[in-house]
Amino acid sequence: MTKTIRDWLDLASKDMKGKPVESLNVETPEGITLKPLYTADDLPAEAAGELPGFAPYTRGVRSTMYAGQPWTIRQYAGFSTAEESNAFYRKNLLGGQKGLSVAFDLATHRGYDSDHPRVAGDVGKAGVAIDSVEDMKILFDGIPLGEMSVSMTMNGAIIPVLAMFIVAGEEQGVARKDLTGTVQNDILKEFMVRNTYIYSPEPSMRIVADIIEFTAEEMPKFNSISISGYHMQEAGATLAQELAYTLADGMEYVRAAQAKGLSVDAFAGRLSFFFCIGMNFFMEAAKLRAARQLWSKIMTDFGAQSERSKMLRTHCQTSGVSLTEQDPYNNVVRTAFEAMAAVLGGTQSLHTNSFDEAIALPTEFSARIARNTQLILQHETGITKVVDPLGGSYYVEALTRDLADQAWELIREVEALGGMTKAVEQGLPKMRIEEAAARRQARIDRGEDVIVGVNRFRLEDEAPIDILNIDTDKVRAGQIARLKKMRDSRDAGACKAALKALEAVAASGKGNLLAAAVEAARVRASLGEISDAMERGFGGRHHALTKVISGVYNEIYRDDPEYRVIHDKIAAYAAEHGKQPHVLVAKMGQDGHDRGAKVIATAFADLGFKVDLTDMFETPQEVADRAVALKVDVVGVSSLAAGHNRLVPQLIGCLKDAGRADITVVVGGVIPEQDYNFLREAGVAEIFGPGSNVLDAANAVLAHVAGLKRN
Ligand code: SCD
Repeated sequence: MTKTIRDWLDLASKDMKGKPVESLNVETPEGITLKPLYTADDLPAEAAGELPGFAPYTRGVRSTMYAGQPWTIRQYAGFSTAEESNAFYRKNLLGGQKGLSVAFDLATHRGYDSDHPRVAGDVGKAGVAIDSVEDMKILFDGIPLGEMSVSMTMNGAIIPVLAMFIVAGEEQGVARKDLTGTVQNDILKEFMVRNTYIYSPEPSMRIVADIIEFTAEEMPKFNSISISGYHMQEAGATLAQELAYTLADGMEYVRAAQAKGLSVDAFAGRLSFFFCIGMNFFMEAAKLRAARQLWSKIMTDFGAQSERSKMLRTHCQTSGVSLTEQDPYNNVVRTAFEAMAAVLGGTQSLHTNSFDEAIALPTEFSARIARNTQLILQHETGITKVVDPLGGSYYVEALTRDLADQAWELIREVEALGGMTKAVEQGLPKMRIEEAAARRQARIDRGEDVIVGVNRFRLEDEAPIDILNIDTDKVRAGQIARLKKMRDSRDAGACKAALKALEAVAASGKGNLLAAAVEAARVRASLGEISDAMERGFGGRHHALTKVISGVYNEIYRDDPEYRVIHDKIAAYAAEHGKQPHVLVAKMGQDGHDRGAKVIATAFADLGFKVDLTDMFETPQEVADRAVALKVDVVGVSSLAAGHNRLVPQLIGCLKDAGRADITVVVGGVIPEQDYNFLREAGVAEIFGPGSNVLDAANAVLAHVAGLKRN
């Protein structure tokens, strides 16, 4: 006889020995209640009739999906110099990679040439240094730009970088119309989470619109933007937030392009997306399905006629924050599961992280395993043979609907504020994401979210793994020499005139910035010069306000005994000394990752420390000056982009010079164990690597302030 839900509930109640079956329900950070069982009753009515290749594209944008053509294996990489990166790309293409994806160094992201004094510690870090067309040509030497699709993750300095790419193509003999690829060009999320902006929101939005216009007219095969949720999830966003804010960003870009007089169908087919895929396996696959469904509806509302305009095509990357420094080979497993979720969700293109990325840049060995993870998925698992294998799953279809509903609510909230540019100006999404990040950290600290090898099943002893080190001084010297050679040999008058013309386009609001920058790049204006010309035209660089949000930790930990003990200890210290222990949380160099800094600032403030945050992108001298002026007890440096070995000793030197060697310096973030001794010898009191418990960190910092531990 057919069994009913009632029968199942009876059986489950018996198996639960009297505990209610509802006690197995789980409330997710997205605000979705997961039940232990899904049945045909949970299937949304519309799910039954959906087919891949047809709107709303829930089941995929192509009729045959991977059965017809597998996703693009597109590994994101860039190693200090153009020569080294080029060699790496060529090797990977021979090894089975299908598309290129360029990672630029931090100085390039922020529009500085390698010889700029502000970026002495950043050149060649986290990607390739590109100062001019000459570097760009070396980067793609022997790689035919008419055949190979190239993704470039660039936002702040997108105008000079894309201009140089176009000129490098020209000089390879490839016409603009034949260039294929994608630029990230998504500035709204930079203001929200990633921080590699250069100009303020208004001129930044004009840049985006000018690029959409230029590519729509001249580069029909090129994706003008990669609207990115990736960095939101990395910064702590829930999957519903990531989904909603990404689509809301997309809506804002559509409006910006429309405001230039473009019709939706002239450009929408070349908008692309980029999502993060973390460990929440089915929810991640459902997120991609929901994203396509919602975007199709959004674009229909915008009046799109062409089917292509309604397709959400996306790249995905496995999650960086899900990787752990502890027991790092576990990361191979994590990445494989995440990659599988991305593929089951129907991604067009995928990057799989290397297992050592929580600690340093990938080595050749770790990069090979990462790439092979995708090759194995494509060639050994049989996963490509059937379109949307999760289609019709009671659970996944219900999740797709629930996530779409949650995201729609958040999109409506942003729209009610007047769209994403306004919401960003008011700080709403950033605040929501920071709060979600603090909640997530608290769940990890309390062991509610289990991370194998970190807060459970931790190894007693761990041998450090081999990591890649970059000699930035050598990279910088090489870049400076090449810049000088170029400046000495170019037509100085032509270069000056082209930069003046670009400045005028920026200042007047008339003309296309990319078109003017192509002229400047061709006569060998450098990246920094092009960027500066626009800065003059726009009237300066953007400075973000930093703010500490409070209350999240207090609320979550209200009844936690360990939290109370530290909270009370800090209160006792404050009562005894007539002042709270005072910490300056600092970001130095061009490293834009501030999730760690924000989480620490929030938690420490809730615990009873007095907390100040520096601005982003400060120099060691600026941080030291601020620490001295504020009379802090501790400077806590948050570092995620490998600048610590240079910047932290400089900071300690500056504090000494100011006669404040007594100020304790602690460092947290992505610090390889190999660097611990060096930093300790330089005078660092405590080092908190990835996976550090916030309460333990607070205890250690308080001990230093109270003089119980010596610096
Ligand atoms: C594909 N095609 C098919 C098909 N599958 N045709 C028929 N049947 C099928 N089954 C066609 C497509 O239509 C397309 O042609 C062509 O084949 C290529 O396929 P695609 O699916 O468009 O794939 P791809 O060219 O790889 O493009 C994928 C995106 C693109 C659209 C998503 O924007 C992209 O490559 N994005 C990558 C972004 C990226 O790498 N970002 C890195 C970010 P047509 O085009 O003619 O239709 C890294 C980052 O930020 C890290 C973090 C940090 O730095 O902070």
